[in-house]
Amino acid sequence: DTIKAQKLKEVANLKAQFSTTFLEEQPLFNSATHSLRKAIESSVTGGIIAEFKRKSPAKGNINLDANVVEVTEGYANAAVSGLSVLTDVDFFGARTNDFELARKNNTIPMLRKDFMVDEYQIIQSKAMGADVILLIAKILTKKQMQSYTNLAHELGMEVFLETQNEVEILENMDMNFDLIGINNRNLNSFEVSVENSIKLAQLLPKSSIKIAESGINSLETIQLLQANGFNGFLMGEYFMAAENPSEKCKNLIR
Ligand code: IGP
Repeated sequence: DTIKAQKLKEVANLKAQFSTTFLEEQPLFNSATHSLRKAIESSVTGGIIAEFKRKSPAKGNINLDANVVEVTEGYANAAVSGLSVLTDVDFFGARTNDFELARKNNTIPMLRKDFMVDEYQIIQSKAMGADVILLIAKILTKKQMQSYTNLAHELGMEVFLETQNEVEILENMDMNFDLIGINNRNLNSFEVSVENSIKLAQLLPKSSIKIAESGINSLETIQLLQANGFNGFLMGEYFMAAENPSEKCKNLIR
């Protein structure tokens, strides 16, 4: 909840500086979006979403000085299905133009990875050129998630709903999300359990696009998750902790 409080403050500051009209005037605001759902459905290389992340509360510094253009272009060349780029400065060490730089240099679907707590951030995401926004069930009310989802869809973006337990899944089954993620990492204890995600995946509708998130560090794990119904794999640290993240990504995929 410290993150949520911090985010609300951050959004208040942004709102005071930049009006939504200003956001709507940004060149990327009217750009066409790329469907992450479709990219994963049609992937022949395993549905990997590769993340650009400099640091995290769970791991501390991962790769503080990584070059966002080099890494994201390398991921795209490795034929990942999409990119996830952190935009949170305080907890994940994003630089303010990481997302925009990645966007300007890539045409594959891009997920804006941040903590959405206000509609303003949805509009801002579109202005940044995002294709997909993340909604974390743990920190939002159902009413918030519904209105953010409608707004994202109106703006042509997809919604990635992140869950991590049975209650969050069952309570949000009727939401109009495009992709549903199950976080292997418990956000309170930081513990990672793939077995837990496999159990939870059985609760999801067959037709949903299911993404396993966090702590994935081998082809064997991906194959195990695939065999249990997961369509996509959101991976950050495994790549970013390497000296050459995109090389690590290429080696996994080929
Ligand atoms: C990636 P990892 O363990 O491969 O670096 O995890 C991603 O799942 C993780 O960064 C994440 C995240 C989040 C970050 C999952 N949910 C919500 C910020 C906010």
